[in-house]
Amino acid sequence: MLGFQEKYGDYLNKFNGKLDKFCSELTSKPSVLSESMKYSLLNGGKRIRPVLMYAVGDLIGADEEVFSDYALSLELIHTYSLIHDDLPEMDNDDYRRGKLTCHKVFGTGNAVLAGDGLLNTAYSILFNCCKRGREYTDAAGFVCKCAGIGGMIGGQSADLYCENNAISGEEWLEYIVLNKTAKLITAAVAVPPILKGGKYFLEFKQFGEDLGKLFQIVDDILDVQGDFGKLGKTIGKDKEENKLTYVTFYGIDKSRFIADVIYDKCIKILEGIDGDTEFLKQLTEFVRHREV
Ligand code: GRG
Repeated sequence: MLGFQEKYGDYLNKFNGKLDKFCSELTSKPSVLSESMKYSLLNGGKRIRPVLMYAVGDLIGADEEVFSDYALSLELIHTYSLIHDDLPEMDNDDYRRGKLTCHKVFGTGNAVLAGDGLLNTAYSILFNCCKRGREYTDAAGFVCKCAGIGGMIGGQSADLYCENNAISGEEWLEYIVLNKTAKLITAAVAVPPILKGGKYFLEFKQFGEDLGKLFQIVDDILDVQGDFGKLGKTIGKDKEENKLTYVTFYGIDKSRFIADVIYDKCIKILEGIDGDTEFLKQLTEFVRHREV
């Protein structure tokens, strides 16, 4: 049986092959548009959303040929969100994954367009998937919902709103984390169940929301205690920019405690699912203790 690193590497290689092919066929006039899109797509990253989708697809026996298109569209959407999140008018970051951010290399206007291009292309891929039939349309609709105003964009808007108006509170915090971060992770684990006619959909939807929450709490902790060399992005910005995060709201110790509670919840959900969930358990462990 493959160990965690090997299995992660296996899924990563499969997905990277798909992404490399996509990038090799991506052209534009002027070329700066596709170059800036590829710069951000190919500059590293954990690819945790595609890896999650491959792992769940594998577990429930979904067709890789099909779900890999959804994994690609999700990574395009994730990458656009990072480009826009790094812009001077948003989080104003110079580094992402240890490299200069898209707007630092190509300028703000080109970075906005690179993000727009990625989002638009992701939706074209999803649109094509819809031609296959009902489940495929449902899965595409689910991804759009998770990425949209009732999902990631809504969460980012709430994040900005709380920062600008110095608003705090548990309700807003939960709303931001669920939507900004957890919804896209939920899409990653819920698409294969939708494609398989709803098998384990509710279990994976709940798992995605909890794992996404765990992912963000750890991100908030790393913003205080992480290492630029490992994370590849500036540390300490949440406090500096008055962000509403788990750590700024609850403090570091309580945030760690909440992370452990949610970790246990994720493991319990996986224990209720038939089949070999060992890799997903190890991935949850990785998310809890990650340094990158
Ligand atoms: C439409 C103007 C406009 C902006 C949209 C929606 C949005 C910008 C930003 C929200 C995205 C965001 C930064 C969410 C936080 C989630 C998070 C912790 C992202 C980092 O994900 P990783 O660690 O990144 O998976 P890698 O580098 O591994 O891919």
